[in-house]
Amino acid sequence: MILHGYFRSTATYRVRIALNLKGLTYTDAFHHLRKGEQRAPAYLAVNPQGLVPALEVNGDILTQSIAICEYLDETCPEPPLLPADPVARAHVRAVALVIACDVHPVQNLKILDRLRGLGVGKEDVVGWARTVIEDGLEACARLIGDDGGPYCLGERPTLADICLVPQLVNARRFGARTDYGRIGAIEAACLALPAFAAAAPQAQSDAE
Ligand SMILES: N[C@@H](CCC(=O)N[C@@H](CS)C(=O)NCC(=O)O)C(=O)O
Repeated sequence: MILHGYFRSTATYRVRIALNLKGLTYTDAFHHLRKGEQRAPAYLAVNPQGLVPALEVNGDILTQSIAICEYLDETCPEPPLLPADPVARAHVRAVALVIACDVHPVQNLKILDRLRGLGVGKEDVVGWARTVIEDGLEACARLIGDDGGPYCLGERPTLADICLVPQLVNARRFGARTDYGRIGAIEAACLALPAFAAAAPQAQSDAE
């Protein structure tokens, strides 16, 4: 498998965690987002959206981190990233999608560049990202509640943790609060796992 990504990409970080949890090996193809390499014609042939991650697998190209994680879970079921119980599965997906649908898309590079292009000042752009992230983390903390953990929803890491931990990196980049509910303890529990630690941005070979 070839994972197209960038060390600082939180969506790629999600896929790295899923691959590591499953014990799957892959080769990295790095695309420097700040240099605009995601818009190079060669990469647009891989992912017409011009976004990372993309995963090349068995001659197919998969895009969208959540779709990729679910593909990995379906083709390599152990350890599961989603609980078997449908209600528990819906709760896990809800936390994951708060991050993946309601937070990350409105604070990613493309949107922040667009705001700058519209003349929004640097501090206001950062303030926008910070507010969006804090609102999302607070909502996640309430959804997660106090079920005993140590992970978001139970005793094993799920898609919820796979989305939450990378988002905390972005939170810190923008100076957002992260001290909501059990979020700090969940992050510590996840980062104690080699699968999460090895997927962290600073552990990647393109890290700056
Ligand atoms: N919903 C997509 C989001 C992908 C995404 O926004 N990736 C960012 C990096 S985290 C990106 O490639 N940004 C480049 C750009 O905005 O030009 C997913 O989950 O895969």
